[in-house]
Amino acid sequence: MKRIAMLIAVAALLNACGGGSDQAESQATVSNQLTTARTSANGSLISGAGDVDSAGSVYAIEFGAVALDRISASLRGAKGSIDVWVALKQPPAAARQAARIDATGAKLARGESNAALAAVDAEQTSTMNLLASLGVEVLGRVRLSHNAIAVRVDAAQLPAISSIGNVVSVNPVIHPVLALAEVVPYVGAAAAQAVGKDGRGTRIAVLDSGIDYTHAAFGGPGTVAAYVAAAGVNPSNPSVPTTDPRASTLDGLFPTAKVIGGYDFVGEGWPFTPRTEDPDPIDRQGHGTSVGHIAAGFGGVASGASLYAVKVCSAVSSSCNGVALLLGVDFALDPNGDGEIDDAVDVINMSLGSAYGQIEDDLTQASSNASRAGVVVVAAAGNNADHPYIVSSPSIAAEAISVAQTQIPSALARFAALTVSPPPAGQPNPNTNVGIQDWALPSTSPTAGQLVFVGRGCPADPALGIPVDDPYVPVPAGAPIAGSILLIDRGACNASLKVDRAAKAGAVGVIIADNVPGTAPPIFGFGGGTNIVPTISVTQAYGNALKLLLPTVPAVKASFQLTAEVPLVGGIVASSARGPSISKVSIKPEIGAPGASLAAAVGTGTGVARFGGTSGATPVIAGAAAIMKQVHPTRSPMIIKALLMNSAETQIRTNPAASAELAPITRIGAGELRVDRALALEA
Ligand SMILES: [Ca+2]
Ligand SMILES: [Ca+2]
Ligand SMILES: [Ca+2]
Repeated sequence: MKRIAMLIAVAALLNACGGGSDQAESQATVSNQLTTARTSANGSLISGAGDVDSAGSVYAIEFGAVALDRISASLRGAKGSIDVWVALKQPPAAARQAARIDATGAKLARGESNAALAAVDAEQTSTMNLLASLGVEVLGRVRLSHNAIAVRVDAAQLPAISSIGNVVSVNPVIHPVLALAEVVPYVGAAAAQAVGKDGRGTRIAVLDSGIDYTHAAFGGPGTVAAYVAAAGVNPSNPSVPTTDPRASTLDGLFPTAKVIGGYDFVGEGWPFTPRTEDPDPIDRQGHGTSVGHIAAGFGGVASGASLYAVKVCSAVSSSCNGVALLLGVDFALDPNGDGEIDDAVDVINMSLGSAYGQIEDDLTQASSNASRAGVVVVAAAGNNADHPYIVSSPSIAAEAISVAQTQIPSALARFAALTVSPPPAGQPNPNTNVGIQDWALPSTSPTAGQLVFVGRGCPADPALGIPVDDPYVPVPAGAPIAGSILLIDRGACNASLKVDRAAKAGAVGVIIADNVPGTAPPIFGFGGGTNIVPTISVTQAYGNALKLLLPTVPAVKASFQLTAEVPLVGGIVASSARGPSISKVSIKPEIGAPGASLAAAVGTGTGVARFGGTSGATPVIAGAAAIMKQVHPTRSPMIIKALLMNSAETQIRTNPAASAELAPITRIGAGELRVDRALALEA
């Protein structure tokens, strides 16, 4: 199948460049010019600027034959300006160290990393000369964890790039997404911390949206004023890029005792403006602050560990920059920037990913190299749910730890039922297919009253184009609001604001009807409001049946209540992504952890907010890995991973509320993290 796809790719790309012969001719011309220029410069080929073959002789990097098999099949049919990683031959320092460890068990000696860096740098410089002749724009270079140049190029030039002699692969730059969800607090390492195993002496690089190092969770001043001093503006509207210079300057406030270093590889405006770099990784988006807190903030899993805030994800969206990410991996290998990787961090945390992850993508390759060179790489499986092969890269890197999300101990599956009298035609009564909003839980005793449909029910919000409160138009006409259960259509504003308004008007309960077809009633996040009454949601079809019934009966009665609460502890969270990896069909994820936390909220000083998903589970594992590295500092990442996996709790179920069926390995891997048991394995 892959071969066929590649042949299709060839056809598409040849079409894209408008025929082969002209292209070949222009390449030859460029190549001759470059060779001439080098030769005339110093009379011989430039030492170090070429590739070194197995015999040790230096040869020039030149255009050769078009090599379409170097181009990712995913670029087939690409047109116009695209961003790609051009990977080159020279092994980077991490790969050299990995090979050394495999062969002798030793790491690179001091100086060898810079020697590898020099070779990579020379190869990249030479290659960039050729790339410049094609008119491409260089977006960034990665030189320690991986050897590749990110360029912006017209797709028609891909064959020419593939013809550069030392190019190994041309892959798209992937901009993964952060995974955001809701859950509640959990810490899995209290027993270890109680005996001083809290990750102290270890360092975790959080590749994310930055860290609010002014937050009390990281030992900062813990005031909004301190945040503003560091970041320039409170993130009240984080979708608008800030232009305040304080977001890009250290202001004497960074690094801190807890967040001991970092860098901003993405800037404040991307993706609305080009990627920029600055020394201040202060968080504005919020994700990285929560992740860092769970991993190693005060109250976090490895509360004694230090953090690097490596900002690679947008300040204003949930996207992570694919160039910045690889630069971030390089930073984690060499935080002091001297070219030697003997100061590499202990653990890299990436609570991000791209669904259907491919081992061939450059971030995955860099993650493998970093791991084989000695850094524990922990990445999110993703929140794409129970679909085979959907597990994300870079977590699918063979050496990385891919993290699934399990339920927190207090998690409950809640069931409710709605009874309507007289019942709507053609619908079950009672109706148990109702959505339960955790911010407006029904009671175990009935919420009952006359059922009145009032329309969309939004409060005024000029920003949403709602200049005045949506008029309540009661059906049946003249029906009371106070004391009734209001049926309200979904749409246009936050559901919780509809409930707040209804509660203030005296309604005793709310039923929100979906406004799009579907079999599952909608679940809404809390979007504000102070007066909340018990609320459920129903499908559009059920809502329509109620709307047909209401005008025909003087006073329809409704009653709903909670009917059961079933503990979910020991279960996998439905949204946690399923493996195996699509490349090489290896079993992923490796391990699960509860993803729910109340974690530090950016810009609040001391505030916390709900945080979760596999984004929340990943730093739990990263913190556990830091604890393991504290106790076993010379153990390799593969051994650390094995210790965590071999001690995991295996009795994890797909849905404890439904059956005792164990979750498949492709969802939970070896099981759920038990740090104390992992420590006991080699105690
Ligand atoms: Ca600053
Ligand atoms: Ca910045
Ligand atoms: Ca270094």
